[in-house]
Amino acid sequence: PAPRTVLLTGAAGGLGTLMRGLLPAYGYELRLLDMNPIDGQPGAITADLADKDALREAVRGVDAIIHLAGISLEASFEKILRANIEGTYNLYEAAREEGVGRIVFASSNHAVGFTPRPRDGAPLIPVEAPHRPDTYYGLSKCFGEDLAQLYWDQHGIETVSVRIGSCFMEPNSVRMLSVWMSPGDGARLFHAALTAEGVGHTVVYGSSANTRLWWDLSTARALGYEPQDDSEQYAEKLVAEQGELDPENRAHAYLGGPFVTDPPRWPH
Ligand code: NAI
Ligand code: 15L
Repeated sequence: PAPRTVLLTGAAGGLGTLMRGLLPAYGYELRLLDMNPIDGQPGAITADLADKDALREAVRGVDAIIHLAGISLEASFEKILRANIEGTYNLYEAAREEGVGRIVFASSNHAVGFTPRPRDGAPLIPVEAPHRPDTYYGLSKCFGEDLAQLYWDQHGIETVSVRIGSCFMEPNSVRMLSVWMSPGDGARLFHAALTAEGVGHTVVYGSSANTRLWWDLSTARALGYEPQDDSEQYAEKLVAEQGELDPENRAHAYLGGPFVTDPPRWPH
């Protein structure tokens, strides 16, 4: 049966806030979790991913989990280790112990951030491209994808790992014209990832059907995802402000964009 009750971790964050607005229209009942309290949501669970007992209670009785919680930018290895690596492990263990069968994992383009971007009609990047993390942050997403594979092979827990591009209201850079995922398409993709049958562990790229797309959306479409948006409507303005990507600029040469040279850092 299609999942109905879904735990949304990282629900206080940018993407979590967008998704808690959009996913209920698909019929989901969301249980919210974050280490930070969520304005106007007294029923949300305030817990850190390090708290195994709280995680076990949080996942009890849900049909599926959308796992967004974690450090979403670059940070010290020690911080990434605790929040993203141990935290994701703790969540999968809680799911195993409580018999939750499906997880949607927020991976990132930064798991393959050092992959050169395709230029001049070169083929799109497939999901089989080898891991080439651009940061400790990206490395933690590589770990999460491998953890998901292990929990499928060993324990039969299904995961869709979504290598999200940039999910914000609007793209704000020329790079983002290639990797942008509109919030509406994000909800469509998460819904497909929750409901598609027999996913085992499936890796997909998460973006809209952008004219300047860099990667192959076929594994996402195979889940039933039909993107409706294209960033090209923002291209004229962004290119006028910033110019086209410069082939001589290292920060423009790879999927991970500025993360390969000067990654934005987690502020906390
Ligand atoms: P965000 O930084 O706005 O939200 C992350 C949330 O996780 C925050 O509310 C934070 O309080 C919570 N969190 C952090 N460490 C935690 C811990 N130890 N225990 C409990 N909660 C914790 O990030 P955003 O943009 O909403 O991203 C959500 C997820 O999607 C992240 O895993 C990020 O890596 C991934 N992602 C997002 C992209 C985007 O374009 N927004 C692109 C690629 C991946
Ligand atoms: C990510 O993984 C980050 O979490 C998000 O804040 C954006 O920086 C995004 O990648 C991106 O590549 O634009």
